[in-house]
Amino acid sequence: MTSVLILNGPNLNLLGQRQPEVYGRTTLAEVETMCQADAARLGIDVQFQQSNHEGVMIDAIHAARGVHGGLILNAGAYTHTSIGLMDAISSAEIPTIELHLSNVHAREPFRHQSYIAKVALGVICGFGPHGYTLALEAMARHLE
Ligand code: CA2
Repeated sequence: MTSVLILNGPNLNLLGQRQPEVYGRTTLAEVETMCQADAARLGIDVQFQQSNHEGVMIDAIHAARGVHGGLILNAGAYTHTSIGLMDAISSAEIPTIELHLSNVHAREPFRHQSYIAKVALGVICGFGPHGYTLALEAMARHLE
């Protein structure tokens, strides 16, 4: 069965607990429950992870090679800074969708830059937690 890694970056463990006006009231645990339901509907396996550490995220991407068919990555603030994550995706040669809860293009200029987008299949942003469902549907279709 096709397996997809959903990897979440720094501070996303706080989802639903702080700044609800920006990121909403849904917790990351609730997002995972939603993703597992989506995965069952789409007939794929999903592994859901979160880390606040860039190196841990790089290790997770390396480990995904040959195990997961695709990567859905909300790299949080590392999106805008991390050449290391970009290189990890390139070296793992894993189809990747960049995902954000917020519409990063409607926010501060520093959020308009993405190192992940340069090596991603595509980018989904601005749809809140529903973006995870959209990304899973797009990845399942891509891997068909
Ligand atoms: O919109 C997104 O999904 C972001 O990846 C979220 C990142 C931000 O740095 C990116 O530019 C866009 C920030 C995640 C912080 O998450 C929090 C959640 C609740 C409370 C505080 C932070």
